[in-house]
Amino acid sequence: MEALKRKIVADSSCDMTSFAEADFAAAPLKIITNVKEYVDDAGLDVAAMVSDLKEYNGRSSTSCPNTQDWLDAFGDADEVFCVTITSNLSGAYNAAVTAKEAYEAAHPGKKVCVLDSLSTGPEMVLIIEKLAEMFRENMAYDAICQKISQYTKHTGLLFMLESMTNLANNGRVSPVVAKVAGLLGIRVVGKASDVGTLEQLNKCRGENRALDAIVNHLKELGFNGGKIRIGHCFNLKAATTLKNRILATYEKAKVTIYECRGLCSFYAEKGGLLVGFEKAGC
Ligand code: X90
Repeated sequence: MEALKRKIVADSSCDMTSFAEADFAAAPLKIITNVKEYVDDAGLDVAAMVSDLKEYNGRSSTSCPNTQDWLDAFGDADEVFCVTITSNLSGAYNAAVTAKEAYEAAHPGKKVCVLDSLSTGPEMVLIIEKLAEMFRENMAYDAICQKISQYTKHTGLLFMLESMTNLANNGRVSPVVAKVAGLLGIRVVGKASDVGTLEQLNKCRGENRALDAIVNHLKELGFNGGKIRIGHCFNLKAATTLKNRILATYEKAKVTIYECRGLCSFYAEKGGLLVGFEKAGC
C-alpha cells in the first residue's frame, strides 16, 4: 500500500513560505493598490512593498485566497490540514470550506480538515508546528482534527502596533481605536479576542512600556512558559528586547523571532509586533 500523503496548508498570513517538518503549502493573500498588486508568496520583496506603501497615498486593500487558490495548495494530498486566518476579519476561512467540499467531492476518500485560527501570524505558526508534531506521532486523521482544535483553544496572540491606518481604512478596527495608534509615541497593545477580532488592551507611551505590558499580559492570559513565536515588521530591536524580558521571567521558554511576510506587514505596519504563545493546558 502506498503511504498516505498528508499535507499542511495555510494562508500566507501565517508568515511561512516553507516548512522543513512536513509537506506544506501556503495560499497567498494579495495586497492591492491603484498602481500595483503584491502577491504574498515566497517571491514577494516585503521590504520593497513596505517602502512602496510608505510613499503611496492612495487606496489600498487586501484579498484572501479564493477557492481555486486553496485547491491549488491542497495539491493531490490524501489528508489536508488547512489553517486559516480568523474568519471574523477575512473571507479566507469560507473559501477554504468551499474548497474542502469541492476537493472531497472530486476525490472520494480524500479529506480536508479546515481550522479557523481565530487569529493570524505567529499563533498560526504554533498550530502548524503542532500539526507536524502530530504527524510525527502518526496520529489518525480524526484524532488530529479533534486534538488540534483543542490546541487552538490553548494558544493566544498579543500584538503591539504603532499605526493602525491600514486596519482602519479596511474596516478591520474602529477609526476611534486607530486614531490612538496614530499619535506620536503611542503604541497600542492588544490581543486576538475569543471571536477572532482585535481587542485593544492598552495605549502605551513608548515602546518600552508597551513591551512590559505584553509581558504582563502573557502572565494574566496564562502563558505556560513554553513556546512563543514573535513576528515583527522591521522591528528586530523590539522583538529582541521582548525575547530577553520573556526569558528573564520564563527561563525555559522557547522563543523564536521571525520577520512578517506581506499580509501581516501590511496590517501590522512598520514597527508592529505579533506574539503567539501557548497557555496552560495545551
Ligand atoms: O481577507 C483579507 O483581505 C485579509 C484581511 C485581514 C485583516 C486583519 C489582519 C491582521 C494582521 C494585525 C494585528 C493582529 C490582529 C489579530 C487579529 C485577530 C495583523
